[in-house]
Amino acid sequence: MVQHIVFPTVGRGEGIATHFGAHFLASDDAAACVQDALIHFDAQRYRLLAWCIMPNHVHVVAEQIEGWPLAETVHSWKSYTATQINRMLSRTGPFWMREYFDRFIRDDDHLAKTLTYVERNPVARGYVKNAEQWRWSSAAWRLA
Ligand code: NI
Repeated sequence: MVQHIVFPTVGRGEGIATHFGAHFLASDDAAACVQDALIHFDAQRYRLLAWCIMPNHVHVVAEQIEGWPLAETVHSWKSYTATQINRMLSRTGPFWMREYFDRFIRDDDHLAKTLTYVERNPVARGYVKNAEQWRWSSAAWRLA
């Protein structure tokens, strides 16, 4: 079972309609904290297929490993990184939007499109020309 998960920062109210929140993850230290957390239990609790950390939201494509429900994994990513990054940024209060968004991957074609979509987020927003140039995604990681 593979899912595409998106979790946004707080800042503009709850719900997808209000879109995403504050650009806390524009800080390299904050983005690195999230990336380290995603990688930490890779191959133990889930298999990471792709990720991309944007300034105000995170995309993850992951396959669940039996016994480790992805909903719990997302909760632990959010809770750990919120504490760490709040400390880094000297702020308090909610960091991530309470809800997150997830979509099941139907088949290989859907998976291939989703991987490309996730890694091209920074290109689509005009931050970089090529996906590999974004430090905070699986595209850069593959070249490392
Ligand atoms: Ni996005």
